[in-house]
Amino acid sequence: MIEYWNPQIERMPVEELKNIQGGKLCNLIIYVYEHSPFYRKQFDDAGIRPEDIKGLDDVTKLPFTYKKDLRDTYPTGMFCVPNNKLVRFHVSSGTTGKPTVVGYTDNDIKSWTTSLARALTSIGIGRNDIMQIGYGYGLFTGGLGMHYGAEETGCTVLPTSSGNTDRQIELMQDLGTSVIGCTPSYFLFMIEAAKEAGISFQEDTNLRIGVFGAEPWSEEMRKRIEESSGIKAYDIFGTSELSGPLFTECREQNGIHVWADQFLVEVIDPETGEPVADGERGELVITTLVKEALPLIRYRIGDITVLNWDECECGRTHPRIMRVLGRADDMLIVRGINVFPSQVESVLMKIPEVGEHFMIIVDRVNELDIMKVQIEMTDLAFSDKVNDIINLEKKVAAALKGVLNIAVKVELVEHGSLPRSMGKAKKVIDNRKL
Ligand code: DLL
Repeated sequence: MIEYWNPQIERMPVEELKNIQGGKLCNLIIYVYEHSPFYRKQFDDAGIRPEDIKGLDDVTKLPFTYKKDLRDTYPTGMFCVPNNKLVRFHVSSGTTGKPTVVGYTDNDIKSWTTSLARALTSIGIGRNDIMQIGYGYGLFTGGLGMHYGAEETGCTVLPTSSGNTDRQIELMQDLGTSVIGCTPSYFLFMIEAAKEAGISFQEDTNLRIGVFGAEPWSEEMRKRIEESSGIKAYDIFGTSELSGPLFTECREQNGIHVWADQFLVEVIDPETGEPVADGERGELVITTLVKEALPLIRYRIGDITVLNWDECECGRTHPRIMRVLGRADDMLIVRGINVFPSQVESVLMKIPEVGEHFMIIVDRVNELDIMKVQIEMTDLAFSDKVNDIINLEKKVAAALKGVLNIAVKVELVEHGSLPRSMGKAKKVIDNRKL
């Protein structure tokens, strides 16, 4: 099995990597100043000339960019190349506002593909694998992005896209799928569907690896997935604005490697915009170092994570971002306390009687925020005795209170009654926003 896609780059000493980053940053600033009226104006307004950026340390002089900038310049106002240089568009769903459009040159597709080929190789995926891609194909970046990256490693791709779950499982068995890529929520759905059909992933399929992401999920959910399906579950991160799925954990399962020759990663205090110390939690900010069509400078993705520059056990020197909690705007503020749905998930998944599906509902009653969590019981814990139910609800409420520091009303609901998702799951209903 190949350990590294490009050992020279992946194991490059940090000093050298940082030198490369500095050089690429300077070139990038000249490039965007010349090619993007948006950035030229932004730099002019901030009183920055391209020659002011002389190396990596000058990055903090540069203004941030935001998703709002992409929306305000919809569809292609931030692009640095004319249409005849583009080979593809992807478009976000626009569920939380105007959609954002991302364009790619041929080189952009190549660097995206390389990023994923390195990542998938670091998990041990390659020529002998059959990878079933259950991320949506189309305007969403998940399907096509993974497709090109997986093909590059030499593995055989089964492009099922999302949905049609029974057929997914049938093909998995018939064609010998060894790797599945989809959202963790969709894989949970597949686990249930397989169980209902009397199929065991361990005994009836060749499945050994899952590459799960596109939404926050917890370490505890990883344990559940690995135990119930017998596979190794890896985390994959990316956003459409940066290209799509881009980075994964390596086999150490201890943080997601961000390729530093392609991306400059910072973690900042969301309030002050200042960098937090290495190892402290903050907001992820990324500068694309090699993108041509839509370079992004100090892009405030909004995801909350921790940056780690320690060399990984796998020998890769590129920095890692630790499990992403979610976007700052996914964060609920309940009676003044910050709550990420992924924190709720990690508490729930530690309680064996609680099933994998839950829904958080927040209301405001008499000026007071009320948070309710609906949960399903596992089959094992199933009971129709009122006392058992009340006791479990109390136990879960106490566990949530212990970690979140707020009173949560817990409601046990019938197995199968909460929505299942074939893509990104909706885990929160915030009635205060209606
Ligand atoms: O979800 C790209 C992708 C496709 C990533 C397939 C991984 C696999 P967007 O639709 O633009 O792009 O959503 C990006 O999803 O900013 C995070 O908030 C969240 N997200 C993605 N991966 C993870 C992850 C794709 N592993 C947004 N953990 C990001 C936590 C994640 N959140």
